[in-house]
Amino acid sequence: MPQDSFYLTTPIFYPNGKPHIGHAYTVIATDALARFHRLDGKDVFFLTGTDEHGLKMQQTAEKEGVSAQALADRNSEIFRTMVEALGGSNDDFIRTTEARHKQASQAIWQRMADNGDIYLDRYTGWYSVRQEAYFDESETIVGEDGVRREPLGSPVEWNEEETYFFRLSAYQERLLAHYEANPDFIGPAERRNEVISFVKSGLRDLSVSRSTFSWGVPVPGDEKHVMYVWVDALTNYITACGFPDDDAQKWRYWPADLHVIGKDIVRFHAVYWPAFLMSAGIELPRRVYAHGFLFNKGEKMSKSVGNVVDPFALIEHYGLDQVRYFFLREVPFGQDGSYGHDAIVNRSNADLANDLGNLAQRSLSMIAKNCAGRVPDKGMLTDADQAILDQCDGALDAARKAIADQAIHTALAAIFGVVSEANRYFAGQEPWALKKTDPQRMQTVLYVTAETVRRVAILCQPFVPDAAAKLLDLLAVVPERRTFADLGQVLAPGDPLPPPAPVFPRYVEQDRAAAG
Ligand code: ME8
Repeated sequence: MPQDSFYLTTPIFYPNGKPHIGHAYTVIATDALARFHRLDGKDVFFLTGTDEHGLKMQQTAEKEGVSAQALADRNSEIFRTMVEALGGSNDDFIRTTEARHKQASQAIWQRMADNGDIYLDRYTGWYSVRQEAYFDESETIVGEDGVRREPLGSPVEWNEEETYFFRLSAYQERLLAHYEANPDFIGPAERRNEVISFVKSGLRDLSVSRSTFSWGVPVPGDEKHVMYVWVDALTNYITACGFPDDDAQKWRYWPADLHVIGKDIVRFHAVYWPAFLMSAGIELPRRVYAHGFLFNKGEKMSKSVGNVVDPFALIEHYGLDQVRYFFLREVPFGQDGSYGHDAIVNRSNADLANDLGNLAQRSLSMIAKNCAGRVPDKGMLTDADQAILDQCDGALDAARKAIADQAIHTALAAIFGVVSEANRYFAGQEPWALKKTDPQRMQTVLYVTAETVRRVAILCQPFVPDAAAKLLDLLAVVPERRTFADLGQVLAPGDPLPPPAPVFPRYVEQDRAAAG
């Protein structure tokens, strides 16, 4: 039977500046989802990349005195390195200046034009370079400083040009029918409601080309114009699947199962993108999920972290698994969240160093000392032993359900609920006392604890991949036996184990002083 495929994407980021923590957050979360589905047996395709065209790129390049291509090359590379530093398990990294993407963008444009949805007209309106979008006069306000701004606060300027339009107005009813028939198309519910009321309020045709600058994909048949950057940007999701070649090997991944985005770009993904696809006769993605925004709590971070918005510094200072865990566990996915030094340290020390780290360290060092460094004897399991093992299976079911809904924090809460329970089990069974009174029972308790750690480590891999791999190494679990299907495999008593080593270092404040 062919494996079920699962295609998921992040937005492609603007490389007009360096990546910041918001970009890193999207990558971490999408990566956790990708890893989860892979471990759950799916044929996953995970895409991320950079969105390199548009006026904003051209203006930044001019300011820096370099070509737009040089700016894109330099910063795209920094984004690629960031994804790697975050442990990104992406299968492709797309850049919109690649030849494959020009071809795909021109092909989708041609299909929309052939369908009668593109026409030439004049456009006058308020344009925000930062958002790369036009706004209605009624959506803008003139501030006390005399500057007119769009609702998110970026300045707008009056623009008049001849542009091609996309007949978005013709798709209003079809979009509404699609949202109605596919209640999971947009999540979370608040975002879905916003989109529906925006579309119900009436859609106007969309300006989809620019002739006042040239940094973009040329419009087929009229090279004075370049495509509006969002037309080309959204197309990246099909470029990566080989569009327009539907014999391409990767075309099997389309339609995407999930576009993960931030809440700032919902309209583009849930209104424009499906309308373009409908026009071009291409299947629609199954789901668009918008996460919330992150804010620095205003807390002073460690001196050595310096500029806390730099994801590289954050990883360097707190550790990759710690940073991943913090964002995934602390911020309910879909809602806004805040971060700060104390919150990161408290969360990772409590859950990773104390709960999971100590459980593994204490049980594995007892095994090293008292069981000759081999997996202990299983013996007869009591109800308490069986209960803790069963909880791991329960956690997988709960995590699966949560992940199907992108509730990453809920999946982690279920897994770490087992860790707390396992700590209570270990403390309650007192294997150190059993050593004298009932050494056979001690073996069983250590066996059950090690087996619980194995299961928890397997479940933790999507979220804290490096530490989970170290834990599985310590339990001598071979790499090909680490999927969710291997949860029921169980450790084999008598198998030799490597010497125990700490997996989650505790963050101590002196580190800061020493490093700062
Ligand atoms: O919008 N908190 O690119 P972009 C959380 N190129 N996430 C944040 C964030 C924050 N404070 N700031 C940014 C673009 N993000 C387009 C996308 S897709 C076809 C084209 C994340 O570089 C969030 O995912 O401005 C947001 O949607 C994205 O970065 C915007 O990145």
